[in-house]
Amino acid sequence: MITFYNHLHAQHQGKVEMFRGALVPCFEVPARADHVLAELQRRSLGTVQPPHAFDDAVLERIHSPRYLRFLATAWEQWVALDATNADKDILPSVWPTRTFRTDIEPDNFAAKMGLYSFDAGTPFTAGTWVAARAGAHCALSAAERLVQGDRAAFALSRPPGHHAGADFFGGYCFLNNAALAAQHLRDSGIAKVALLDIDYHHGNGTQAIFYDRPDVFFASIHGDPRTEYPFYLGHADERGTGAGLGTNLNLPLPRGTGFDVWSLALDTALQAIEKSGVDALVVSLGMDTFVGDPISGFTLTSADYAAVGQRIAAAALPTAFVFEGGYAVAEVGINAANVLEGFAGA
Ligand code: OKP
Ligand code: ZN
Repeated sequence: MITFYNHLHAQHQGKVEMFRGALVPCFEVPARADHVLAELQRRSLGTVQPPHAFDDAVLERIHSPRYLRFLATAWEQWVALDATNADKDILPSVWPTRTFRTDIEPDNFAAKMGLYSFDAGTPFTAGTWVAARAGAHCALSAAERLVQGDRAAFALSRPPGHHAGADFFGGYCFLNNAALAAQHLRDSGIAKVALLDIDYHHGNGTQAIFYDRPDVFFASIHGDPRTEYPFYLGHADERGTGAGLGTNLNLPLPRGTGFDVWSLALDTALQAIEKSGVDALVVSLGMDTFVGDPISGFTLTSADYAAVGQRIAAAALPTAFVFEGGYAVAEVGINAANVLEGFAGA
């Protein structure tokens, strides 16, 4: 299986995120992707390439033009406020919640940050746009390989993507890589695509992007949003809307869930995907379901991940894996490689 590695990922390197009233070191660090790359190379698991270049217009298939314009210019706007800002990450601090208007983009920079975000845990840095754009190109490159007939491909990138919506960032995510991959498959003539999100956190951005669409089936297994981030989406009764009714499947599970119960949910999701009549699969591959993850609550073990890969392979669909979360840095490479090796060996 070919891996498209975001060679620019380390340009996004947040210093701190807001947590319980304090700024704490970021969990989403460059070493995460480095460990996955090292493990793929140690096992000689397929070839590794940088992403292909894509026209920026392809990002507008998922994201709004004004949001993309903001991301592309946010850092220069930030430094223009005060040259000493160059030494600090940008974090939002004000948001338009219910009753506020979001149709008018304010001139004030802090107000724009809030308009286009939903949490204070997602620092925007000097290299965020460059890294996120190259990451999107990794996902698009992986999708392109499926169009060309490959059985599978892996987009190894950070920052992750599944919390990013059409016009907002948050949850460490800026561009929705998995959604871009799914859309690219659709735009290349594949009639129906499934997205399987197995990150610990609900993929609220991906769900929202495709919620009213019958051509992209979204299934997600995640921590129950009543207690787990991102809290405000991901309940079992969210089944899609309009023409997309019935094409959204949420399988929330309580904190503490182990592989015995989690794998039953995986089987449920895969059965629904098989029944939905899709021709390709995009997997949001979050490794934060691992027992040792510092910010998550499931208890999967490293050995379980090979079985995860095997079960996904049994769906017998061209499959693009897109790297998402996973914050047990020392183990994230082994765990991700176990999924891919399980898939390839099935
Ligand atoms: C991104 B992905 C930790 C609080 C949680 C947000 C978690 C984003 C996870 N201090 N902050 O889904 O892995
Ligand atoms: Zn996650």
